[in-house]
Amino acid sequence: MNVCVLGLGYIGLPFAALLARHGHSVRGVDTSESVLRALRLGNLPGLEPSLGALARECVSSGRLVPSGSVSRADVFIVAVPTPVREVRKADLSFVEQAVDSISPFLEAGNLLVIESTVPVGTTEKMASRLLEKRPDLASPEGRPLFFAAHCPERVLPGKILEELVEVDRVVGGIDPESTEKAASFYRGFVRGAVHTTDARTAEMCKLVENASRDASIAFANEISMLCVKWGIDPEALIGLANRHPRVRIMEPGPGVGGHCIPVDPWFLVASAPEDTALIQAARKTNERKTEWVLERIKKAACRFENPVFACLGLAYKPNVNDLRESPAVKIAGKLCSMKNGEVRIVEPNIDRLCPPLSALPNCRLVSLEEALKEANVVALLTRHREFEGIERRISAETLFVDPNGIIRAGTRKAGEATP
Ligand code: SAJ
Repeated sequence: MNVCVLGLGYIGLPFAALLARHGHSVRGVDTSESVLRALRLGNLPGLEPSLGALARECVSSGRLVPSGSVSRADVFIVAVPTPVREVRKADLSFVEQAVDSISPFLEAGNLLVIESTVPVGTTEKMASRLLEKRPDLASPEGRPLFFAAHCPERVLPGKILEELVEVDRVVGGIDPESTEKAASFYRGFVRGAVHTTDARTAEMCKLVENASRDASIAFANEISMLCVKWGIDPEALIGLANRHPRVRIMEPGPGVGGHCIPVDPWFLVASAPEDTALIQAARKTNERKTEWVLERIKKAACRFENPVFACLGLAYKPNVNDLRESPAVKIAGKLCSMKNGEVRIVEPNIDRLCPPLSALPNCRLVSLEEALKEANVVALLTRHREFEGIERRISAETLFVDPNGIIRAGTRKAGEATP
């Protein structure tokens, strides 16, 4: 089949490569010339394991053609970003632009799938938008002669290629025929089950999955702040509570980052602000946790006149290089804006700082050894594998703050070998 994938980002590129691997003839469309150039040249550093190699292979074999413009296809997949703007409403302009660019090429019997995370009702709206531009594609009863469905991506950054194939999918069309058409397309390469529903349910399902995770993490974060008040170790406490057969508390940390979980709940809130008190409270609790951990790091630094902070980890979660919406970036930025103080960053997954941190005179990316040697306060912000057992490497004159804001003194005496 001829497939056109619009948006070659975190989801679109692996998806396009996967479709090409499954024998489809894929046109990968992106508006960024640098993305297209990198793909054409096979210059794809920093991608997920094996994705770079697969994308290179698909492009060189001609099964994946990077392009700045849409052309005719049997299936159009929209995988463009849907960011949340200041007013905490979804910005659908990229989806609208993508749909508009498809409109001149759309033919009766084609399938449009929106993979981008969108507010409930968007797939129906996009189908109507296409019909307005292409009234020739309406049946005499005004129904579209093309198929349109939502199939939200569900992959975990760090395991994208694997999860695109293995994880169950939810497919919902604007009518039963669209659902069936889209489901049979996905069944061609998904090993997990493909569950069918309508477009609105599929849209809401994705938002609810991420809002549910946000609320669960918020509970863990609230508990962790309470624990500090009573001198209780939150991780030990949660470990014990989770020994109950029907309790599963998540892991607290310095807040929730990434481009999905802190964003998607707002799509639900925007649609019904008065009926989403719990979802809003969860968002605020997770945002508050970042501020709270920052306050704890500053508290640890009180005794030093010009403290040197070591921030271990900038990524939004362990063992990835993704800094989007990362609580660690927010904390490091705020430490840099203190009147006194120097900030050393250790992030094994990047080789240079990017703005705003790169523009700050008191902020430097250094090795772990250098950071541990110079710091008065070491804050573990992301539990990368490189930082395992870090507590035992902190010298006795240095304070250590864990991802929950627990402050401890270092234990290693001067001259003692590091384990
Ligand atoms: N986090 C905690 N405590 C935990 C688990 C996570 O504080 O117990 C934090 C992480 O450190 C991170 C944030 O939450 O800052 C999000 O990490 P994550 O691993 O939970 O999720 P993402 O954003 O990498 O991917 C999520 C996934 N959604 C769900 O698991 C419901 C993924 O399946 C989605 O495809 C993705 O969002 C998306 O694109 O929506």
